[in-house]
This record gives sequence, structure tokens and C-alpha cells, in this order.
Amino acid sequence: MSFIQAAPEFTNPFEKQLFQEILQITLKGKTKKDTITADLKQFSDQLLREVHDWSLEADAHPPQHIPYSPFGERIDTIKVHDSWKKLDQLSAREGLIQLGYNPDDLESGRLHQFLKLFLFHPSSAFYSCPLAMTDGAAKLITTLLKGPLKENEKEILTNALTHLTSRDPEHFWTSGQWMTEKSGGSDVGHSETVAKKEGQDYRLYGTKWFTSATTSQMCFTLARTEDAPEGSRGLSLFFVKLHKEDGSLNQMQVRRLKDKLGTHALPTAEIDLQGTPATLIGNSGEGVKTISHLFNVTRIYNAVTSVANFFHILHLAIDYSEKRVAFKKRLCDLPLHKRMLDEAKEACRDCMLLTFYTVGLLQKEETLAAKGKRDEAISTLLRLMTPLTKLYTAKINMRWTSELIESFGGAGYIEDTGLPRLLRDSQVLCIWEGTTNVLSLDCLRAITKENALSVFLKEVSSSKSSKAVEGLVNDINALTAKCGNESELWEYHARDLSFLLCQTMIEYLKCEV
Ligand code: MFK
Repeated sequence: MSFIQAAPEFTNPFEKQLFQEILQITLKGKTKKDTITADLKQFSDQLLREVHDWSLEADAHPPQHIPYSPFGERIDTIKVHDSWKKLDQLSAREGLIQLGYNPDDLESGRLHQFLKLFLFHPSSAFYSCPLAMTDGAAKLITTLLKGPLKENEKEILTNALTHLTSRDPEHFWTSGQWMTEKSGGSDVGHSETVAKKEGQDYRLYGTKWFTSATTSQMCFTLARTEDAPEGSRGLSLFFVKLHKEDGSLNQMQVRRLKDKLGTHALPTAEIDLQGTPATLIGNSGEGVKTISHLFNVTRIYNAVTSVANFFHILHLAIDYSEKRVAFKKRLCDLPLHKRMLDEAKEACRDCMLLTFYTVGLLQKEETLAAKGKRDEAISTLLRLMTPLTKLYTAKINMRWTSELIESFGGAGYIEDTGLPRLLRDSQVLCIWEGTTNVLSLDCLRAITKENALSVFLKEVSSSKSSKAVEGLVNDINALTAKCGNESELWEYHARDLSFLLCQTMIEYLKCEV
């Protein structure tokens, strides 16, 4: 019998030392720590027992667009595999959205939710994407419901929120977020969709170019009312129900499903809006600003899914290094291989510290908000750390996923090992919810408009800061002094500054734990 190599195995993520460390840090001092830990453990066991297999099945059976019925009627059915439906039902039952809006856990509901998402993502076939949009929509609605709204808006949004945060699979809705158009991906202000007033409501005409979660029940989208100016200040926010009472699409057509590099289980479509009924939400012309409540949450999802992917491939590589023998030693005993794995572990830990710090800021802001309070420093830090954490974790994950795939040699290049999928799926995290450049510019927006840099510097200079933090703060000060009052220089160095800020925060967090 010739030699057969043992394959790398997906093993229980909850039991990994790195997860346990981050869990302890994240839940330190929380009253519900034991209950949350028990829930995460049972969930992780379930992932191993059955859910991971559903995700592999969903990925192997991508969605299909069926434009016409056998008799020529336009139907635009998007057929998804049963395993994808199981992931949807599981998400509802396990409260993957509800936990973040749980009135019984205002102190740690968000932490619980994002730790669970971290475990789920590598076994979700990117069901984490519809969940991100759904959570963003729930956050947007929660925020809007605190302010003045017209009666019809309040009714529609309150009803939607009960569905989005339901734990009953029959009642649970997911939501899309349809911003991207052919004319405006990053530059949303160039969007062409028009909203024509009809009675109290509007009808939308245009093409949405990337609509993930196409099988959702609702979405938030942007459009320009007929009298509105050009640019982003002319865009308003609309609520759309995707289906009519009879289940057919609501005055829209699916042009095609996207032939994407990765995320194959996820039904991402191009959609023509052909007089789609829509309700204006909030003030007209404030669409971009209002929808930022949604994408600031999805950007945190992007970070959690990036670190979850990194953690997943890291542990596959570690497992393989303990099985594969080369040059008469296991890979894990070869000094250069061991060094690479140690560096990967450290980079993954850094990204996890950064991400769960940002999740912690969201938790703190929401805990205060539930009591009718607000701490400006926490909110400003969250505003800055959201784009920073997203851009940093996506890029670092991409780099390390490539390196770790390399550690499997030729096997990492062969499709049915499942490893190439991890590389393809990682690339989306650098563009989904904003590219690295757009997010670097968003950091500048937070610095300029909200004085976020001085709040950041105050935070990292507090308590037990190290020499490393001091050195990095000096680098930040030198860079900002070099930019001075030249807005072009700030823009030119926006990425340098963003990465420097992330490295500084990571060094600070390492001193704190
Ligand atoms: C998972 C698998 C997925 C499958 C495949 C998917 C492939 C990719 C699909 C996609 O298309 S993902 C891309 C989604 N698109 C984005 O994330 C948008 C990227 N662009 C930006 O984020 C731009 O920065 C933005 C559109 C927001 C810039 O718009 P403007 O009009 O140039 O910004 P402006 O005028 O500075 O901001 C308008 C208002 O919003 C301002 O408030 P004021 O009216 O009070 O001045 C801003 O302060 C506010 N604002 C902007 N960004 C904000 C924000 N407020 C809070 N947080 C933010 N992040």
C-alpha cells in the first residue's frame, strides 16, 4: 500500500486556547459569563457535529436563478440548497441576531452575539453576510425609533424589527442593504436610482449592481427623489419589501446572479427596480448619513468574519503540521515552519484583540444608550475603530490566509481539499462594505469631523502603556505633523496612518491584558 497523507481536520473552535483566552478577556467581570460560555460551548459542539457539513454542502450547491417558468412566465426564482435553508433556520433559533438586541442582557448581549458569530462564520458558507445586513438593518431601525418618525414609518419599522430579531425560524426575516450601483460602488453619491412619488409612497426605478441576501424579505436602499440635487446629499433612504402577498417579486427583476471569485453559496444578484414600491425613511437627502448606522455594524461583522477565517485556517494548518512528516520530522518540529506558525498565531491574536476591543466599544455604547446615556469618548472611539478594525483585519487575514495555504504545499492548491475556497472567500473581505482606501478615508472623516485622533491618543496613553506604544505614538505625531494643513497629504498618507493607528491600539491592548 502506498503512502496516504492524513488530511487536516476541522476541530472544535471553542476548545482552542486562543479562543479561550479571547473569551476570558471579552467576558471579564460580566455577570452572565457562565451562561454565555455554556451557550458558546453547545453551539461549537453543534458546529462540529452537523453545521460545518451543511456549510460544505451549501458551498458545493450554489444558488440558481430561474428566470422563467416552463411556460414562459417571468418568475425570477432563486433556488437555494436545503443546507442553506438549514443555516437560516439555525441562525434564528440560535439568536444570532436576537442576542444583540436582548433586553435581558444589556451588559453583554453584543459580546455574546459576536463571539457566537466568530464561531459560526467558518461553518456558515457566508450565511454571515445576510446576518450582517440583517443586524445592520436592526441597528438602523433601533436608532431611528429613538427619534421622531411619521406614523407609517414607525409602524413599518417596528414590525420589521420584530421579524429581524425573532428566534422563531417561521417569523425570522433577513434584510438586504442595496447601495452599490454600476455608477457608484465606493462613490455612492453617483447612484442613479430614481424615486418617483406616488401618493404617500414612492416607486423606485434603477439597477442595483450587488444585492447580497437577495432571498431576504426586506431591504434598505438609496434613491434620488425627482427634485433632489446631484451627489450624495441628494440621496434618500427607502424601505422595500421584496415580495408581494402572493410571494412574487415586488415590481423588480433579477438580471442574473453574480459569477463571483468566492462566496459561492451566497446568492448575490443584479436587480432591476421597475417601479418597486418603497417607503421614504427619515428626511430626504440624508440617506447616506442615515444608512451609515447600518454599514457601521456590517463593518464590524466584516472584521469578526475576517478574524474567524484567519483563526480557522490557522488551526487547520496547525493540525496538518502535527500530521505531515517531511525530512523525517513533523512539520511542526521543523524550526522554520514552526516559526511561521508562531508568527501567524501572534498575528491572529493581535487581530482578535483589536476586533473584540471594538465589539466591546459597541457594547459599551449600547449599554449606556439603553439607560438613556452617552459617553462621547466611547462613541468617538467606536466611530474611528470601526473602519480601522475592518480594513486592518481584512488585509491581515488576506496576507496570512495566503501564507497558511502555502503551508499545505501542493495540497493547498487542490480544489477538493477545500483550502483554495478559503483564499477566494478572504478576498471579498477587503472590498465588502468598503475597500481599504475608502475606509482609510473614512478614518480621516472621523478624525476631521469628530476629533477622533485626540480621543484615540488619550486612550492609548492611559494606564500601563509600553515603550512600544510610546514609539508608535511618536510615529503618529511625526506623520500628522508632516501632513500639517495639506488635505492632499492627509489623503496620500491615510493608509499609513490607519495601519499605524491599528498597530498602536494592538500594542496598547497587549499591555492591558
Ligand atoms: C460577503 C460577500 C459579499 C458578496 C459580494 C459583495 C461584493 C461587494 C459588494 C459591495 O458593493 S460592498 C460596498 C458597499 N459600499 C460601501 O461600503 C460604500 C463605500 N463608500 C463609503 O463608505 C463612502 O465613504 C461614503 C459613501 C459613505 C461617502 O459618501 P460621501 O457622500 O462622499 O460622504 P460624505 O458627504 O462625507 O458623508 C455624508 C454624511 O454621512 C456626512 O454627514 P453630515 O451630513 O452630517 O456631514 C458624513 O459624516 C456621514 N458619514 C459618512 N460615512 C460615515 C458617516 N457617518 C458615520 N459613519 C460613517 N462611516
